[in-house]
Amino acid sequence: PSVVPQQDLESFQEHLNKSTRILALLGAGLSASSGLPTFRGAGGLWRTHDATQLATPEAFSADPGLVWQFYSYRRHMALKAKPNHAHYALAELSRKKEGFLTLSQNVDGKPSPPPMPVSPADLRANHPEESLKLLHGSLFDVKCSDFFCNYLEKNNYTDPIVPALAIPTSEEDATTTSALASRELDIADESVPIPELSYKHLPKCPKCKRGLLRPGVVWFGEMLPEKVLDDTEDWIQRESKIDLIMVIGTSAKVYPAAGFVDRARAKGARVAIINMDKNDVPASGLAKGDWFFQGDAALILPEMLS
Ligand code: BJW
Repeated sequence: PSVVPQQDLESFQEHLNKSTRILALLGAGLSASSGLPTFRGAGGLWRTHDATQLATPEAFSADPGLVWQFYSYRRHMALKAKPNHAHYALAELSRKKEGFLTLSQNVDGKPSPPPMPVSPADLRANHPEESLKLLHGSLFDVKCSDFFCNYLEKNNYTDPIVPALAIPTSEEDATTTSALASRELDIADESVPIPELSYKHLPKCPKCKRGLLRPGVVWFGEMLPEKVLDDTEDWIQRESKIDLIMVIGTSAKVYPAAGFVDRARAKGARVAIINMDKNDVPASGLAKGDWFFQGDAALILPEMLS
């Protein structure tokens, strides 16, 4: 059964079919049904910490151990997570439409590269730079936190990245074999104790041998990757018109990412918002000719893009 109003679906699909220049702006809601938490609202707390407060250079300076525990946990969760139907539907669209550019704010390595991925590992490995822009970096890039060192390593999937960041387990009796089986503890839950980690436990830069490594993500107050911004800008400027922007599972509150909605609109794009929460529309609001599809992106997108 359809999860979106039939009339809206038809008018959206009619526009999609004739669109040649299409943007998608992705946010954490896209991966929510793969089990990865969002930043704001329910799920936005990690232990007692607001997730957005941990995503800052200041938090890393003050307590690199805690910030690494947060990111190591998220690396682990992202490696275990399976892409959902929305990821696959986006991958399929980017295979079909040459003029489709995906702007992802997500750092989980899950979004939509063509050709159609066959496994989560392929999905992560095949990021084609030309059709997918990772605005906020990736959990699987690591770089040196020393200002004077430029060390960057892409696609580091080592989990845990150092032994001290292993997810703690509880040992319990496996009833059938009576062997000890270990069960991972959920360290997002504040009642699960985690050790205090300091410099000596944390990953060091192999180049300068001094600086701590840090996740290759973009924290508040930091610039987005220059090449990603330049390429996106080139794509926007290349032609006078953009046909459509889909705003998927994002609260569209973080700039400059959220600003791409208005940039696209200024070039004639119609806006399609896919979100659980009907209040989470970009600051510019909904205009005539826009669509709002409310619900789980993993259910709605496959239907919209079918
Ligand atoms: C579902 C669903 C389901 C749930 N299906 N939907 C202009 C004005 C004001 C401030 C600024 C400005 N320009 C720059 C700033 C400062 C700042 C900023 O934007 N602040 C705002 C908060 C006001 N921006 C920056 O600092 C940026 N840098 C920058 O601009 O550099 C230049 C500069 C420097 C210094 C001064 C001035 C300029 C950098 C921003 C980096 C953001 N980084 C993070 C962390 C990345 C690493 C990590 O993952 O840990 O990026 S913060 C966090 O927010 C993360 C996300 O990518 C980003 C966006 O969040 P998202 O994806 O929208 O998640 P949620 O949780 O907010 O929303 C989820 C949505 O899904 C909700 O709507 C749900 O309803 C929905 N949902 N389940 C469909 N199943």
